[in-house]
Amino acid sequence: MPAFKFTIDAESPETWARAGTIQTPHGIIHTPIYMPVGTQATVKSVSPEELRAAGAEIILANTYHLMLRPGSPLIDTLGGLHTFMHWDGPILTDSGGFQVWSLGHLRKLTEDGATFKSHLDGSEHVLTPERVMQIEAELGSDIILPLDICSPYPCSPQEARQAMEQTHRWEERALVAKERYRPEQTLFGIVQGAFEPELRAESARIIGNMPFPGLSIGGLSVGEPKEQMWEMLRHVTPALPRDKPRHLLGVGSPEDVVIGTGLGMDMFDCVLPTRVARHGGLFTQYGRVNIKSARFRTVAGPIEEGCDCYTCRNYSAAYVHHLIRTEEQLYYRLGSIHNIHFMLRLARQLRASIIDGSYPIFRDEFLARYVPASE
Ligand code: PRF
Ligand code: ZN
Repeated sequence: MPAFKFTIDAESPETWARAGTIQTPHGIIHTPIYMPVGTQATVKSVSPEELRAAGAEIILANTYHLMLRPGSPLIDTLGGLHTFMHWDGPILTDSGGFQVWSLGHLRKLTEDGATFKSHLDGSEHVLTPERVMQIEAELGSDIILPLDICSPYPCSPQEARQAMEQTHRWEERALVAKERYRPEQTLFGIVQGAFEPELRAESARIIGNMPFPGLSIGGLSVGEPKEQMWEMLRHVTPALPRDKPRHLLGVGSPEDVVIGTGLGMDMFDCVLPTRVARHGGLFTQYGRVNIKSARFRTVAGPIEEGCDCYTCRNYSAAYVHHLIRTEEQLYYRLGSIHNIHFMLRLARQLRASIIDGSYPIFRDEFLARYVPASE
């Protein structure tokens, strides 16, 4: 199998949606796809077998967390991330840059890289574009991301340009450094540009023309109104090459995935399905429900009628409600499985609708029915 190959299977003529296939050394991914997030080399409370059964085709892990604990040399020694965590499908690792900025541990930003203090023991670490390539080579993931800068929201146009240009220079260095490591790994480029339409288009053009086989769109979903995120994609997508997969970093909710697909995005990732599940939030076709609510106390049917996830096939909503009310461990697993299954079924429905030409109808019907959560 080639290290990486993206094929477009169908396009939605009225929108920018595409259905595609990505080949990686650990298997095939059908797009649009949702990637469950396993920050610490585990998708919280869900086993790899359960992930597979829920329809997962690729998962995301974080360089920042794994470099600090247990450390990438150890993971390398133990056979790489796939063996370490017993997931034999594709893995994408984020570069660590975003976690450094968002966790607020950034101490110093220079042309060379970023110096930060560990959230675990306060020890000082340096992330450079070269070092990130080495760490991700040790992790052995299939798709790797370069060090970037995610500008805060809001941010001045001058700051936005500076961060974007710095990111572009780091990405040039990442491409050079990657040559020293594993040819079977695929380095995606990252588009930045904050909330400046001209910068977004410029970044998309520059990064899209560099020899990255795929592209991640960063710097969005950082506290801006949703409409502003979609507005940025309207400037990014037309400036990107058609033949490279596009990953919308850290997004998102069911409605985000439905809308983002129409704006030309192929891959999505977010902690949302597992994070909201832990607090009782479970997805249904009509929006999120809270399984803690007293209205589920006596419900003999599943969380959602017609859901074919492991949880809904085997347990009543009343039982799942009982588990969360008693703070039982099994709740986290059952709730997370339902939400991950929901996102992956949604991705399959989107793909099918693009292939049969009904994506705009599917999108409009979904959005008319699904009430987004307020947070
Ligand atoms: N850069 C990287 N990872 C990210 C982001 C980014 O901008 C975001 C922003 N939504 C999430 N994860 N490297
Ligand atoms: Zn279910």
